[in-house]
Amino acid sequence: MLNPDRAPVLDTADDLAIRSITATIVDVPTVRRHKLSNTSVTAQNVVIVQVLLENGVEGIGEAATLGGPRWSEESVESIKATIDGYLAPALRGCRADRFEAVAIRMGEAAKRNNAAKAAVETALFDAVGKSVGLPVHALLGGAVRESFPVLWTLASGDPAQEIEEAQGKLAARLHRTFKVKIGAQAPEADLARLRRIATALADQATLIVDVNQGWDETTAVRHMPELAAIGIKLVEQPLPAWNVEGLARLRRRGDVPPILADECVFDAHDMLAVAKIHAADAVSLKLVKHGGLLALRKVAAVAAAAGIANYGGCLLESSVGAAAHLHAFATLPRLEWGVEHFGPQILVDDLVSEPLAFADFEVKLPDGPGLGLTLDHDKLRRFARV
Ligand code: MUC
Ligand code: MG
Repeated sequence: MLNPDRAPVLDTADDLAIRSITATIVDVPTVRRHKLSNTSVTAQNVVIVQVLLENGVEGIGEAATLGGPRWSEESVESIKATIDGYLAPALRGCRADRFEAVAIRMGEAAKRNNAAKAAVETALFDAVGKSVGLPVHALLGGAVRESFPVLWTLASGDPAQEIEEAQGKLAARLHRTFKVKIGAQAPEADLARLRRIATALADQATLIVDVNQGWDETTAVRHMPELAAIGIKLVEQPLPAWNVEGLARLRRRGDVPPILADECVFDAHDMLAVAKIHAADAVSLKLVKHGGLLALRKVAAVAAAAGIANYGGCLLESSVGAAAHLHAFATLPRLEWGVEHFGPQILVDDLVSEPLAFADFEVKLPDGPGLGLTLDHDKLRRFARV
């Protein structure tokens, strides 16, 4: 029976001991409506976590949601309640640099609640990195890349607007891969929309789609070959999260595009189950699903061991959450599909003094200790929910 040694974790005299953890609900409007198969948002709701160590250093982390408890079971309200009521009391006085021990302790304090745990763990990595003068990626094994190809998501549902938006991103050399959100309307209407977008962007862009669990297996069997014919390079989560065997059956047909697993892979056990029956070609890695930077790397390792490609997923985080992902993604030996951290660009404003840098179709890993970012406390106050 595993009996984690708690003694080293409880060392309140240490400089790196956790003095306080606070969670603030923040609502930042988006530049346009973002419509998925099962939800639609005009403002991003996230929780910003601030950890204060005994040495006076502050670390920050972020937990994103999408349209309340609809993309997954967590909402900003539940995330804040879990942190305030369970995670913060369990961790007060613990050493922030015992990351695995902290993860065990959070697991004992709360089942799942992975977005809440990830935001707390991120803030600890940031605080420890700032304390010792090292970037978060160095604490995770060290970066093998410092810049990432980054896609943009088209999700207004209006193809004319989507074509114009994509052309603007291409002209500005910001994005040349586009993920189109489908599944909110009938498949025939989505296919017509995709044909328009593919024709308008022919030879200039790569297109993938995300169905966000919107189709049943019969619908997917009927329409996925048409997605291949349009030139769609990857189809994300076409079936409900529970139907992993259905994904494997789709893959075996051979007439469908590669499949990207998203909502069906939260932890490393889910990843193993997908790998065992060859149910996906790639997996979307996200802190809100895996519960932290360490856990994200474990899911990525299980995928890589099965020959399943890594894809740098997001949930429309601001620069805080996006940077946390980039530090973890930077350490992965392979990141075949790049990243989708366009979140900072779809928000009307960011929460840090120097937002992430986007140029030449890539986003840069921020430099400096911790996450390499400074929280803008005025902006946090401005967007904080009262
Ligand atoms: C998802 O399901 O992938 C990521 C990008 C986007 O537009 O929505 C999210 C969630
Ligand atoms: Mg998805």
